Amino acid sequence: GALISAFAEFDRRNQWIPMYNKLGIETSKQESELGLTAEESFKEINFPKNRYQNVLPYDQNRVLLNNVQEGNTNFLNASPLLVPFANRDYILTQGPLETTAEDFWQMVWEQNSRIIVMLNNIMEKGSIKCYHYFVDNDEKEKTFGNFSIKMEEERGTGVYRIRTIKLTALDKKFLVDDEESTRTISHFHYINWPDFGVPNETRSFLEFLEKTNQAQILLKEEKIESPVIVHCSAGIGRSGAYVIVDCVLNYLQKGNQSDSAAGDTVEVPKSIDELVIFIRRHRMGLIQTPEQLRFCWKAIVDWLKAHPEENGNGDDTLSASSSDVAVTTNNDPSIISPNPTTTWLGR
Ligand code: PTR
Ligand code: PTR
Repeated sequence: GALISAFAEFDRRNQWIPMYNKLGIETSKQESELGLTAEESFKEINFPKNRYQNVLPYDQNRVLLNNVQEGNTNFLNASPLLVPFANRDYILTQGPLETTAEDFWQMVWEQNSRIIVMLNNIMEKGSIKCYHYFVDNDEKEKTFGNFSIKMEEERGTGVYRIRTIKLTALDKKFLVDDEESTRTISHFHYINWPDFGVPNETRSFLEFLEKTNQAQILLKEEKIESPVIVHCSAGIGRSGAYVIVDCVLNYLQKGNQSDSAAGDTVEVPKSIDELVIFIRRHRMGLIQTPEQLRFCWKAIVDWLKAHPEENGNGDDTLSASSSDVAVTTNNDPSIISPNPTTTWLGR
């Protein structure tokens, strides 16, 4: 397959840093072309809600709280990310602060999310990277303002934990019609992503990703359409890497999943680069290091090697560094790809 040989070639020629830098240049160009701003973050009442002063949601693409409480605003550091060709709907967000944990759970409730993917640990490099907004085995219950959470079950391995959490809305104003006030949330926690860099092997990450994928398939079977919440500490480095690998693997298995019958066919990105640029229109800084970029590729390549039947069966059109950044927008007939299966990854 094209991807496997391209990966080996980038390694051999040591191309990851130049590739990553080139993406940075294209990202800044895109940011100014699209006029992306983060002014809402700088409002006095909102600024302290950001964990990092330099990682802010774009005004043009942020999740709003619906039931805004008195004295609060609709602001939280969270960005929606819809990826139609891979049939994925995410919200990327920062690791909650103590002061934003209630807002976080309110978002989970209001957006009808049932899956949370957490890629960081509470403590890293000797400092706190995220508030302990969830429950684990030795705790049973916690309340955050209008929401309470209760531990049902925890399972998993030494590398990841899967927690089943009951989320209850304590105020009826959050309930639609006569819906129940309690929902089941699956909390997928990858605990093996080291302080700096990337996991030293891809197998356990791929296994973790597969677990999150299975949970999404179950939800779809139950006809629950809801975004998957993905976060790390800033919600950009590791979260960006997760999204890239998840989208590509889902595409390799199922092909372009945008709905052509509904007229929403979207072009499939021609390269991983192009996908990185696309997701960076939705949230700044996704994928933080050349090493993380390589890790994405490595995970995809390792997956392909383990699934040779998915290993490309057409032309080798994958270009690693396409400089023409395609814009994949819904409902724009001019960009409908007549044959999406030949445009990417040799599929
Ligand atoms: N600016 C950051 C620092 O110097 O700490 C760099 C950084 C980038 C830190 C990514 C952490 C990052 O995430 P991860 O732990 O996933 O590599
Ligand atoms: N100001 C922080 C820094 O540059 O170190 C922001 C930051 C922190 C950025 C963590 C990325 C980080 O990694 P991740 O998104 O994987 O938590």
